[in-house]
Amino acid sequence: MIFHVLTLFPEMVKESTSHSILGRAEKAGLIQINAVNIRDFAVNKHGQVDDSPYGGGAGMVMMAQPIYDAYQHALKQSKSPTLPVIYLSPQGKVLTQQKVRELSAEKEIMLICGHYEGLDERIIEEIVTEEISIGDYVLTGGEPAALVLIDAVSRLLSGVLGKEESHQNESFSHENLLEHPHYTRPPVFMGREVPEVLLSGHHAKIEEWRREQSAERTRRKRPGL
Ligand code: 4GM
Repeated sequence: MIFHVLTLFPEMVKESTSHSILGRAEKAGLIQINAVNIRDFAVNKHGQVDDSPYGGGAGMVMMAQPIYDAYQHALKQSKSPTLPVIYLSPQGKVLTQQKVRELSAEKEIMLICGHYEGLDERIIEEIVTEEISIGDYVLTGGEPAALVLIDAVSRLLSGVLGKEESHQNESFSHENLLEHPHYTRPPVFMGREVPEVLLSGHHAKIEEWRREQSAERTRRKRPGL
């Protein structure tokens, strides 16, 4: 899957996706991060990409033209002319695992990272197909939000997670239930024992205990799920 990311901080996007599971996925050719620097499409030799808001007020607004030119540049490198063009913003629909699953079926997606007060409204009208928020809080820039989306989508792609990191029976993948608790060695830590059933070797009982724990935790910690 190809992620085209329009950003003022391409190094931040490339660096953050170069480690651990995503780094391995990129090396294996399972994902590709095409970070396009919006500043390369600045309107003048000073590298200007933002300007003060019409109507007055504090802050700066990202200009439409550099973003449009960066978008056209990314499109030229794409085989999917109708790819989703996603603007990460606090005004978007909040990202869910269901939405992550839907996006993971795409061949390519484009992500636009805003800064300052956001984008000139006309570029949103012209090129954005959906606005997504990663949660009800405000960041200094859209890059961390884009990285969250890239991570959540990438880990669902075939071959990205190894056996060790498998997501067959994790939170949300199984009908909106939270994960059961996990334990590893030692059998006693600070006087706290591992639940006896997990040491019993009785696989059917262990499965039943885990199902009960999942249900109980979901009721107690996330009743809304
Ligand atoms: C738009 C307008 C996304 C975008 C002003 C981006 C939070 C989220 C930005 C802005 C963001 C989110 C960049 N903050 N909740 N900031 O997904 O500052």
